[in-house]
Amino acid sequence: MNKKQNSKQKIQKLAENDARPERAIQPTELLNDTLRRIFGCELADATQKQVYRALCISVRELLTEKNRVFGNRCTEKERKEVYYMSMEFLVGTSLRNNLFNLGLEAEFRKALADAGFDIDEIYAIDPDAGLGNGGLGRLASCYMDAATGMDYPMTGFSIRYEFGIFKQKIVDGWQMEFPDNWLEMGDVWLQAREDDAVEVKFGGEVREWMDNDRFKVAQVGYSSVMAVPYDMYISGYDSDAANRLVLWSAKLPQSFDMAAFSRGDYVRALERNAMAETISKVLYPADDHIQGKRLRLKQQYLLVSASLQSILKKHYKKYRTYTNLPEKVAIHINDTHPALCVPELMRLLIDEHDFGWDEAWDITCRTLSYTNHTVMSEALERWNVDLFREQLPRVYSICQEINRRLIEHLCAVYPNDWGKINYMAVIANNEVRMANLCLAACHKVNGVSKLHTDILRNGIFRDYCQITPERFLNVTNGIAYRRWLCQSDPLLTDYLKQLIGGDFLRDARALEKLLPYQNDEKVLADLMAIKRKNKERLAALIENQNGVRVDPDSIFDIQIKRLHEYKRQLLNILHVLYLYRQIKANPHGDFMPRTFIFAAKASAGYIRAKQIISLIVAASKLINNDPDVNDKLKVVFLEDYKVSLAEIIIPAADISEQISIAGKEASGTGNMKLMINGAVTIGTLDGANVEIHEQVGDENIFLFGMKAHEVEELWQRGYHPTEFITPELQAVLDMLTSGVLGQRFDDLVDSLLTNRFGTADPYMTLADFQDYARAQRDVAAVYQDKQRFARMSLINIAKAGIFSSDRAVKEYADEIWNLD
Ligand code: RUG
Repeated sequence: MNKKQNSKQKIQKLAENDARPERAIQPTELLNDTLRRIFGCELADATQKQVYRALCISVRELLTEKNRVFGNRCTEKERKEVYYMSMEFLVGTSLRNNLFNLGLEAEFRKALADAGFDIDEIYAIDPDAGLGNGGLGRLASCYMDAATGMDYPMTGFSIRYEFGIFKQKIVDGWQMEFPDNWLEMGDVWLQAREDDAVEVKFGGEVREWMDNDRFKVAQVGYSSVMAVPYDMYISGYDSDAANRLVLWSAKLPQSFDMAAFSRGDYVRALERNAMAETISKVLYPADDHIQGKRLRLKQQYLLVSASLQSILKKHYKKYRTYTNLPEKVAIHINDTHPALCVPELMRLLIDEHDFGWDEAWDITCRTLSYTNHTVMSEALERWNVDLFREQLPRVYSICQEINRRLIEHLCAVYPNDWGKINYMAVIANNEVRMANLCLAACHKVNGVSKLHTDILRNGIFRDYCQITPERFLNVTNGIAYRRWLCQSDPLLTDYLKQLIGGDFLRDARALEKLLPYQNDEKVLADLMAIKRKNKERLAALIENQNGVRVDPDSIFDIQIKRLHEYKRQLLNILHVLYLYRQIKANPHGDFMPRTFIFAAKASAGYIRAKQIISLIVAASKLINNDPDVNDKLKVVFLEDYKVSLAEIIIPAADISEQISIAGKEASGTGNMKLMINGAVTIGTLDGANVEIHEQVGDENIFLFGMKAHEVEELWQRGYHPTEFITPELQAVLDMLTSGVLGQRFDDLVDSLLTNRFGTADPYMTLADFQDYARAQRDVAAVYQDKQRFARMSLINIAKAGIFSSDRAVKEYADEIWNLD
């Protein structure tokens, strides 16, 4: 038996005998085994990179085997499976998470240390798989982790972008984007399955004919692209299961090149190859915004068509029929990006598996469900009809038929109400509307926080909800707290384990055991000491990256999220300048020292967002170099915000900035990550902040600003931003246009006051400014009383358990997917 078989069989045997094979693993033996196989060396003479790869491969093989055993068990028991379709999975790093979930972290740390390697240095080699923009993609990854931890059979489907979310650098105060070649090291987590490649057809036209009295339809004259699946294995905490994230990569079919090659047209053949492969080249970096690009539509169809074909193939192999699909398979559409699932599932059932329309529609509707993540109209996807028909002619003809039948139905429900019918249509005004496609078909539709779901029910989806209210429900988002608390804040986690026991590692609600300690001075002091250590770690990173010294005893006030006007980073930085002016006017006054920390990427073409980043950077230069304010105020913009950076920033936060205009942030998940790490929220009643407030009560959150209905009322009355400008605020705006910041920000001020191109101050920054400043004064006052602040922090940790992704996934499993 060769060594490769030997090691594989060892893992396999363990997997079959014991649900948790990793418990019997000998780390040194396993690593040496893998090193010998892959690099022909052992730990004693391996380089750090070789050890990194060998460790990842060992973990991957362990998970592959777990996945096989788990998959077989699910097949034997005929368990219903869920497929989570998402254009984004913001995985972050994998190595530490997998070792932690497998319970192998300590053993490998020791084995590596014995061989002279520091596991933290090995972790630092592991790249962030940045296959997503922000909250939506990170949520998908949190749900994969949680589902696996709870032994649910769940497969994620997405795209193997060669370049993930761009790397951000600030050059002369302006955001620049650089490619993120994550596969250079990250490929170690992926396993290609070339043999399972699937053909996906673009372009051509629809041909219809009669075949023995049967009406047949097919797409002809199309171009083919092959979608090759790459598996990334997902571990779950202390679990028997391992699931798969399947990432599709686009390739030209082999046969295609041959004709050109034989004519000697080598260059053209390679060009075509490159064109096909462009489909999976790069992640679109726009968040909460659509771009309507042809390539993006092709990416979406590649994902949907390849995934559905592979789901149907697997299902048929198991059950020899498709009629029981809804009983055995749940397919979830994460935002409208994979909404093509609706017509594509219809196409496959009708064209390729001979179903009639009505039966195909019944199966499709009962199999698909959809989560909406935004109410922003610019993010609700719509495709130009010509572009859509040109690329996906058969799918378009199915959409037309869905629309025809829908309108027939709506005419009966809302007779002669053409405004409503037009609003609800799948195709109207020369556009295909993806949200309406989901609403027309999916058996369940959910929002991601209570407030957001209310807005869906009573606002943008009201007309659909009136007809079938039972289809609409809420599942408030959740986070994989074992990554966001246990792994990123080991100091706090170890302390909590000693104080309240380790139950919270299994069940986040057990964090409530902390509540009885809220008046215990020793515990409060310990918690603050841990926070201080985490702040020191972040301060060191800031000094290293930005060359700025910040004081760990100052309030660390943190806003980390995508840069978007509705999230109102502008409100935050205007207030920072307002404080700056106050300190300048009274340099010996009694100011609580504060450090404002920002990190955010702006979509590459979103100029206003980039201007806001420039303003933050300019303000930080002015303030950090002014000796008058230096021990009282600092501003930091950290470049290249990503999962692994968030893991260092979040444990160090005192204050969590969640200050979007009420009614616009669907949920937010950063708010939950910061809360569970003991940060206290300053926020509006928006998204899941409403539920954070419900958990902690008025005493343990700093609320400010208009509520969602007040925002609406002000729009109705007529909003005139200039009415909200006090002399102090005017002086701040003057700083932006005077050049004192090293450059002028006339555009930004114009966007707030007059906005020649649209509504002035569309996110009501000025209307909420005074109350925000008041809430910030409250923060400073409370922070003076260290114990009181520590108590607030403790209560936030204790009450954060409800925001675990375990809870959220269980709700999906019970109420949407009907998993056993
Ligand atoms: O903006 C939303 C967040 O509020 C939410 O927490 C997150 C996960 O549900 O999704 C974000 N989102 C929405 N990202 N993209 C979109 C629209 O495509």
